[in-house]
Amino acid sequence: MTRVLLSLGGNLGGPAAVLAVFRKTLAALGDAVVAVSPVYETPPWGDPDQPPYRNAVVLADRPDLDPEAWLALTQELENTAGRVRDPARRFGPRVLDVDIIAAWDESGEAVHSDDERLTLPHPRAHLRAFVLVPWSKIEPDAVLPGHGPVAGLLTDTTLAADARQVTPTGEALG
Ligand code: PH2
Ligand code: MG
Ligand code: MG
Repeated sequence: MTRVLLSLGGNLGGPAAVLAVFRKTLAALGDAVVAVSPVYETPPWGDPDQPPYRNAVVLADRPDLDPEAWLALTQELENTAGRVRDPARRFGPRVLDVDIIAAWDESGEAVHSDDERLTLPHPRAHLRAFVLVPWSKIEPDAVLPGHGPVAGLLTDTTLAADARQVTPTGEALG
């Protein structure tokens, strides 16, 4: 297993703090980073009573990591950023969320997993403009396994409306 698409999200401590956390996370991923999207401000999805998010996606490659090891690494990145888990608010505010959206093996085949700890592809990725917009920016021909071309998904009426609220901030991560 080599390649993953990671979604970064965060909305606690203010935009500058979230940006700093994103930058530290990228630094920790080091040479694994293949491509980084622009940073976007996005309205909160799920619980409405929380601040807007910063979102970005990262394409990363680590031939030595299988999906379980990637999950451990992403959780370590969240913990290092000071993530406090609130089981009562599954879609509530957080300093950093690193989600594995999809994974591909050495031959480019998508990895499928029904494990409740790590479902691949991410079960809600096809509904989230804050993932699909940044992804299509770095990979215009991206295909979400099981759902088809990302550019096509973004033509759906609801997603297209959501995409209009995914606003580039101009902040650079790279
Ligand atoms: N993450 C959530 C819940 N809601 N909304 C936006 N805009 N961006 C996120 O990353 C996000 C969210 C929990 O994973
Ligand atoms: Mg998430
Ligand atoms: Mg998560």
